[in-house]
Amino acid sequence: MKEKILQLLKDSQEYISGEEISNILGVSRTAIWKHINALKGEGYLIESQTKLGYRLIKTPDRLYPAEISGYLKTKWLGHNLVYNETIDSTNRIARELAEAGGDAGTVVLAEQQTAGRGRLGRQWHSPFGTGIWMSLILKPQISPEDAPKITLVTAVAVAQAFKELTDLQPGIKWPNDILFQGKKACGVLTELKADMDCIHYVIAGIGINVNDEIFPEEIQQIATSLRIESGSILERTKIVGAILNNIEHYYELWQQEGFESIRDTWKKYSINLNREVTINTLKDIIHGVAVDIDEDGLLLVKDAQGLIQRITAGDVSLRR
Ligand code: BT5
Repeated sequence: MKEKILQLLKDSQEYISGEEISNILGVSRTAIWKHINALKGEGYLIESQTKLGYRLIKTPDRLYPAEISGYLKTKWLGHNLVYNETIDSTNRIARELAEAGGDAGTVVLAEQQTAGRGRLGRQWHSPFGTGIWMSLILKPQISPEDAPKITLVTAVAVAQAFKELTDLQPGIKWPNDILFQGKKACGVLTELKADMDCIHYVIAGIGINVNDEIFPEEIQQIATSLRIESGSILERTKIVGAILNNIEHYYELWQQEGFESIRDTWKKYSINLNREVTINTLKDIIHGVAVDIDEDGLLLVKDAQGLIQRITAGDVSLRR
C-alpha cells in the first residue's frame, strides 16, 4: 500500500487529496496518513496541506527498491530487490539467501558495507550512500569452468550502462575492472557454489563508486568515481536499473548464443588489447602483449618468446 501511495504521489506531481487516494486505493484516510508518515521517515519530503492534500517534493538519495523498480525493464532480474542500510557484505548476504533457496534474479543492495570484499580477500572500500554495492544471485546452466565468463558478461553490461547514462568512455581491464583514464570506478567479484559438473548458484558482486569525491589514502591514486569523472552527481537508482537491464540482456545473449556473441562488445571496451601487460597469476609473473580474448574468455598474451599464453585468472598491470 505504501508503494502504491508513493506511485500516486509521483504520478500526480501536484497535490492529491486524501479523499482521492482513499477512493482510488480503497483505504481509510487514517491508513493513508500512517503510510505518508512512514514515507517521510524514509526520507521522502512530502508536503501536506489541509485543503489540498499531499504533494511529493523530493525523493531521498537511497537505493530503495521502489525507486529502482521504476527503471527496470527486465523479465526476471531484480524483481526481488533486498535493501540494506549497513551490512558486512552484499555477497555474503546473497550467498546466505541462495543457500536458503533464494531465486535466480534476486539482487541484494546496501548503502554501506563494513566488510566489502575484493578478490583474494582484499578489502573493498564501501562508504555510506555514495556508491552502489550490490550482489546478484544467478543460476546459469553452464559447467563450472565457464563461470569466469560471468565476470566478463557483467563487466560488459556495466560498461554499456555507463555509456548509456554518461558521456564518459569506460574501459574494461581484464577480467573485472572498469576504469576511467586508468583509474578504477568499478570492480566485479564473482563467487560460486558448484559440484564437479554443475553450478548450484553464482553470486555476481558489483561495486561502483558513483558520487564519491574523496578516497582513503591507500587507494587515492588508483580509484575514481563517476562524479569525479563527469563533474555531476548521478542518480544511483537509475544506474542500478540500467545495469540490471543490461546484465539481463547480455546474460541471456550469452546463455542462448554463447560467449562469442558478446566477445566483440567486450573487445570494444577493452583497454588491454595490443598493450604491454604484466600479469600476476599467483603462480607466475608473465610479461607480454595482450593480443585477444578467446572464445572461453581467457586473455591471450604473447610473451617475449612469441608464445601465446592463455591466462585464466590474475592481476593485470598495464605497462604502456
Ligand atoms: C574487485 O576486487 O575489484 C572486486 C570488488 C567487488 C566489490 C563488490 S561491492 C558488492 C559486493 N560485495 C562485496 O563484498 N564485494 C562485492 P579486486 O580486483 O581484488 O580489487 C580490490 C582492490 O581494489 C583493493 O585491494 C584496492 O586496491 C582497490 N579498491 C578497494 N576499494 C576500492 C574502491 N571503492 N574503488 C576502487 N578501488 C578500490
